[in-house]
Amino acid sequence: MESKVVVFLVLFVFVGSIAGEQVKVEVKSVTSIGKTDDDFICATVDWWPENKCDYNQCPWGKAGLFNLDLKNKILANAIKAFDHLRLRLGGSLQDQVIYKVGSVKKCPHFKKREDGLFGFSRGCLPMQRWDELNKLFNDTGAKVTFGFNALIGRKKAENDTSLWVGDWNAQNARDFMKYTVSKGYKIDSYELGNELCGSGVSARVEAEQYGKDMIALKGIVKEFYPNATTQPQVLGPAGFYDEKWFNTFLQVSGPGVVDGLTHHIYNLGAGVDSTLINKVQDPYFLDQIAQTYKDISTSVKLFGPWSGAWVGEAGGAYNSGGKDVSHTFANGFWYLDQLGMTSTFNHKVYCRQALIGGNYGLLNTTTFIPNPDYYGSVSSMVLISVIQPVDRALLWHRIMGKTVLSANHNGSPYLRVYSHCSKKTEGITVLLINMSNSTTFEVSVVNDLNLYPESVEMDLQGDALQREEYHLTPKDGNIQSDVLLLNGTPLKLTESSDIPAMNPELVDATLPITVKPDSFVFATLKGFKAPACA
Ligand SMILES: *[C@@H]1O[C@H](CO)[C@@H](O)[C@H](O)[C@H]1NC(C)=O
Ligand SMILES: *[C@@H]1O[C@H](CO)[C@@H](O)[C@H](O)[C@H]1NC(C)=O
Ligand SMILES: *[C@@H]1O[C@H](CO)[C@@H](O)[C@H](O)[C@H]1NC(C)=O
Ligand SMILES: *[C@@H]1O[C@H](CO)[C@@H](O)[C@H](O)[C@H]1NC(C)=O
Ligand SMILES: *[C@@H]1O[C@H](CO)[C@@H](O)[C@H](O)[C@H]1NC(C)=O
Ligand SMILES: CC(=O)N[C@H]1CO[C@H](CO)[C@@H](O)[C@@H]1O
Repeated sequence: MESKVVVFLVLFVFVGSIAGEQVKVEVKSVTSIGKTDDDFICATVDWWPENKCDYNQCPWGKAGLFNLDLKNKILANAIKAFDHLRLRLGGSLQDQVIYKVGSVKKCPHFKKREDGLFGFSRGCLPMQRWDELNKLFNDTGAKVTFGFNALIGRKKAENDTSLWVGDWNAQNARDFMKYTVSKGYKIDSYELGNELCGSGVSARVEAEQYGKDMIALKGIVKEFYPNATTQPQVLGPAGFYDEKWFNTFLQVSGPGVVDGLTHHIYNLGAGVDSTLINKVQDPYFLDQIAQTYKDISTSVKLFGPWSGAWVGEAGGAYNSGGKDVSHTFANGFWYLDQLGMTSTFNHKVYCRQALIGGNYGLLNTTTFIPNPDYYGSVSSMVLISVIQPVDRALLWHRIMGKTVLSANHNGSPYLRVYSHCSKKTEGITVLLINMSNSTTFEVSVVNDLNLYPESVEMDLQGDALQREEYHLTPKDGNIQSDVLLLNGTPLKLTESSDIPAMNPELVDATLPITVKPDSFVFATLKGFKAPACA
C-alpha cells in the first residue's frame, strides 16, 4: 500500500477568536493546470439596432456598432483602463452585414423583416463608420476581433429549413480587409460567422463546408498580412459546442488554420426566467457547464492542438440578459466564477457579452456608468501593488496572471476558489467567491507542493508580511444593486469621468482571509512560493 505524504505549508495561523467557518484552501504550486492568453478579458460589441426587443423591452438603445456614441468619454476611459481590452465585434446580425467597399454600392440600414433571420433585413457598414470605430480602438488601445459575414454566397438548402449550402463568397471580406490594411488599422483577429455551427440558431452550415471556408479565410489573411509575426489570428466557429461538428471542423480545416476555437455560453437560460437570481448563486447549477469546458479542451487536444479554446461570447442569460439581475452585483457570482472556471480548463480568452447594451452590459446602456462586473473584470487584470502603484486598471485583468494553479478546499460548496500566479509580482493571487448569504469564511491558504513534498519556509519578510486584499461587496448589502463597494467604499467615476483608482487593503499575512457573505475577494500573496510561477 502506498501512502502519500504531502507536507502543507500553513501560511496563516489563526489568532484570536474567529466568527466564521474555517476553511483551508490548498493550492498546488509545482505544476500549472492551464495558461490563458496575456489578454484573457474580452468584451463584445454587437450589431443590434435600437428596435431589437425581447419580452416587451428594447434594452439595446444606442449601444450597437452602428449607433454607439463613439465620442463618449466614459466609454473611452473604460476601454483604456484595461490597457489592451479585447473587443469582439459580432453577434447575431453579423451574418447579414455587408461592407460598403469594392463593388458594393447600396448601403441600407437593418429593417424589421418577418422573413429575415432574427426578424431583420440585411444591413450595411459604411467605411466612414468603420473609420470612426477604428479611431476609438486606436485611441484606447483596444485589441480587436472582427467577425465576417459567413452566409454571403450560400443559399438555403431546398430540403432543410435551417441549412445553408454552397461556398462562402469571400469577395466582400477581401475588399474590407484590403481597405483595413490600407488604412493601417490594427486587427488582432478575424472570425468567421456567428452561431452557424452544430444545429445553428437561425441558420446552420455543415462542418465540412465550414472547415473549407476557414482555409479560404486563412489564405486571405496570409495574403494581406504576409509577415507571420504580425498576422491576425483566425477564429471560428463562434457558436455552441457540438462535439461531432467541432471535431470534424478542426480535422477538415487542418493544422495551423484555426488559431482560436471560439464557442458561446448562455448557461443561465432565458433572460426572462424569474429564477435567474437563484441560478447565479447556486454552485450546483453553475457547475453543470464545467463538462462543456472539459469537452472542448479535449477536442482541442485531440483534433486541434495548434489552436486554443476561447469563449467568444458569453452573456449568461440569452435574449439580452435579465433586467433585474444581469447588470447587478449578483451577476458577478456567475461571471467571476466563469472567468475562474474557464481558465482552469485552459481557455485562452473570455469574451463577455456585452461591453455595452442589453441588460448584461459591463457599462450601463444609457449612462455608460460602469456596472459591478466591469470592476470585477478589471480587478482580474490590475495589479495595483504596494511597490508599484498603478492607479487604474481593473481587478482580474490587473492582478490575475496567465498561469493557472489548481486550488481546492473541502469546506462549503458556496465558497468558490481560483488561483493564478500574480501578474506583476511574486507569489499568487486567489479569487474567493462567497455565494452564501449567511456564512463568513475564514480562509487560510496552504501550499501543496504537489510533486516533491518538501518543506519550504514561507517567505514572510519585507513586503510579504502584508497581504493585499480587494473586497468587493454590493451597496447596502443589496445583491441586486448596480453599485459596487471596494473595501467598503463605492466605486465611482472621478470628476473627469475616469475609472477610479482601485487600491487594496493591507492585511497582516499571518491572519486568515475573511470572506463575508455575498462577497468577492481578490487576495495577492507575495510570500507564497510557487515553482510554477517562477
Ligand atoms: C439535402 O440537400 C443537400 C444539397 O442541397 C444534400 O447534400 C443533402 O444530402 C440533402 N439531404 C437530404 C436529407 O436529402
Ligand atoms: C493611432 O494613434 C496614434 C497616436 O496615438 C497615431 O500616431 C496613429 O497614426 C494612429 N493610427 C491610425 C491607424 O489611426
Ligand atoms: C515582421 O514584423 C516584425 C514585428 O513588427 C518585424 O520586426 C520584422 O522585421 C517583420 N519582418 C519582415 C520580413 O518584414
Ligand atoms: C442603467 O441605469 C438605469 C438608471 O440607473 C437603470 O434603471 C438600468 O437598469 C441600468 N441598465 C443597465 C443595463 O445597466
Ligand atoms: C438567503 O438565501 C436564502 C435562499 O436563497 C433565502 O431564503 C434567505 O431569505 C436569504 N437570507 C437573507 C438574509 O437574505
Ligand atoms: C452553509 C451555508 O452557508 N449555506 C447557505 C449558503 O447560501 C445559501 C443561499 O444564500 C443559503 O440558503 C444557505 O443556508
